[in-house]
Amino acid sequence: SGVLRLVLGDQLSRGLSSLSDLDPDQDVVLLVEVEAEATYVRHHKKKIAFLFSAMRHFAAALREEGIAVDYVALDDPENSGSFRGELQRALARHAPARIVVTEPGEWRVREDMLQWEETFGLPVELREDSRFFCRTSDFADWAEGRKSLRMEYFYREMRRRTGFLMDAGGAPEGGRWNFDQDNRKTLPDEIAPPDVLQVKPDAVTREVLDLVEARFDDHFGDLHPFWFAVTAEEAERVFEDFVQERLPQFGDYQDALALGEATLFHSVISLYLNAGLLDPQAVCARVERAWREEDAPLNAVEGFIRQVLGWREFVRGLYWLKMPGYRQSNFFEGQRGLPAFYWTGETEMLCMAEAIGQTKTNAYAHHIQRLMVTGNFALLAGVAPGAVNEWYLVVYADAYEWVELPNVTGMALFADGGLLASKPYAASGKYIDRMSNYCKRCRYDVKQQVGDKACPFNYLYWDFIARNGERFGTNPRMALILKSFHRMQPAKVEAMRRQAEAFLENLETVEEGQWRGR
Ligand code: FAD
Ligand code: DLZ
Ligand code: SF4
Repeated sequence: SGVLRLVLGDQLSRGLSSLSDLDPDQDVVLLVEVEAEATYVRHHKKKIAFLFSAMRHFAAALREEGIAVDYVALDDPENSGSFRGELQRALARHAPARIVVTEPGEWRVREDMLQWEETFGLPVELREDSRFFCRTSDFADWAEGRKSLRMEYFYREMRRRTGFLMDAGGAPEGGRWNFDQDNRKTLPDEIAPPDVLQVKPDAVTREVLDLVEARFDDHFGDLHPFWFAVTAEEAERVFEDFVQERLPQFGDYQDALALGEATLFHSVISLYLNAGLLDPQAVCARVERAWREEDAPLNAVEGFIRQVLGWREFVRGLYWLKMPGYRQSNFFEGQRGLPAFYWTGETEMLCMAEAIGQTKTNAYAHHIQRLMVTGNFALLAGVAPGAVNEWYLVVYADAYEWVELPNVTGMALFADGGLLASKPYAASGKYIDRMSNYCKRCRYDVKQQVGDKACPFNYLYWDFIARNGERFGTNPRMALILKSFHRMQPAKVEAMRRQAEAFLENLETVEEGQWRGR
């Protein structure tokens, strides 16, 4: 008659709200590996392996504390394949008085959970996820009555509320909230970013790798080499290595792109934060300490804290505020299928081949690749938001809908019409050329706007501006661009538009849904 406490695969934190009042003499913690979660979109192999191994390690750590853990492995012959089915079976095994669970990160799962009480005929307590700085209700209060929601103002509020990088007088350290203008350097040839610390798979992980190979071989992405951390201790080591080796230059090269460099000076910890192996509070505190101890400059430390305390919390707040309608947003009315090369990396556009190829290998790409390369291309090409979201949810080890959807629909595609971003992040090849060393090695010429050698980002960009000019309305940030568009020679515009049309017509695309279910 104890409590059955269900812990989901992205809730692997000892301090989780659903475990806070656990009674080791009576309660059972339930973790389940289920086919439905691995295939509602057919996730990258590395993501599934990471989560299953991390779940198994988390279960083992709880058991070591003397907690009763019921763990259902994917290859358990009785495994029903879904949360519902596994709860039903667990209720029969344990006959608990009630179920306690921390609220999930996806609307789809929450909707299901809200019906469990009725389905199972016993109390189901859904607890707030306390692993975030900002409660969803606090975000809703902050958003209430504002005409537009800007991350910058939310972030300042969060800085004040948490005290991160604030001086004794209540002003931001360094006298400014924002050091973004220092954070736009390109990577000089002579600087080689240090590698991310790699963790060697142990016996538990090796067993999971075999399982994933056997069961999800048809999923996107390379399973090997597998180097992710799978426990909180390992993730902390990986994070500490970032703080020491890469944080000092994190700011400078935050927006850079470089050939063969998949991780640059980024932390590569989003998958650990999102699954619960790292705690955002501890991560921000450690980074702030690096600045106070003069191990890292303010532009790096503020830039990092802005991502975790600002963007990460902001997109989550927006997700829960705007769902379920948010998923339907399609401001530019994109209808196209996703280009087939998103699944293969086979394209002559070098920037795209790099981003997609690295994604396939690592289940990771850094922010500027996601936003300004693959995201920008999808925006310019008018790909349907549903198809783009599906891809991002499948391919990244850190992807859960609460964080993936606002970043894709709001940030990359501007499909929400400007709820999240103040202007579309649309850019021609010029931007990619400025921030990278790709273009001089590319088959295309970034300086040309029409013709066989012209960089597709160029004519697609101007075609996008031509098609959507009036949709920008009075957006002051788009006015300048429209002005230079109207100054272009009509014949040139016409040629670019014709080439864009031909390019898009020839694009082999894949229908949405192919990577959903089995
Ligand atoms: P760093 O550059 O080292 O940043 C530190 C941390 O800040 C990250 O670990 C992450 O937790 C947080 N962060 C930074 N930017 C964002 C952001 N825009 N939104 C939320 N958190 C942020 N992030 C995900 O965690 N899951 C996703 O599915 C995801 N999809 C994205 C899709 C698109 C189109 C775009 C433009 C961004 C997406 N992001 C997503 C945000 C960001 O790109 C990743 O968090 C980041 O690249 C992860 O790498 P990192 O840990 O090395 O980050
Ligand atoms: C992503 C994922 C996968 C691949 N597998 C499981 C699983 O087998 N069991 C589980 O509890 N969770 C899994 N997850 C994470 C869930 O999809 C995630 O908890 C929900 O999407 C809510 O964020
Ligand atoms: Fe990408 Fe165009 Fe540069 Fe090639 S020339 S790498 S397609 S931006």
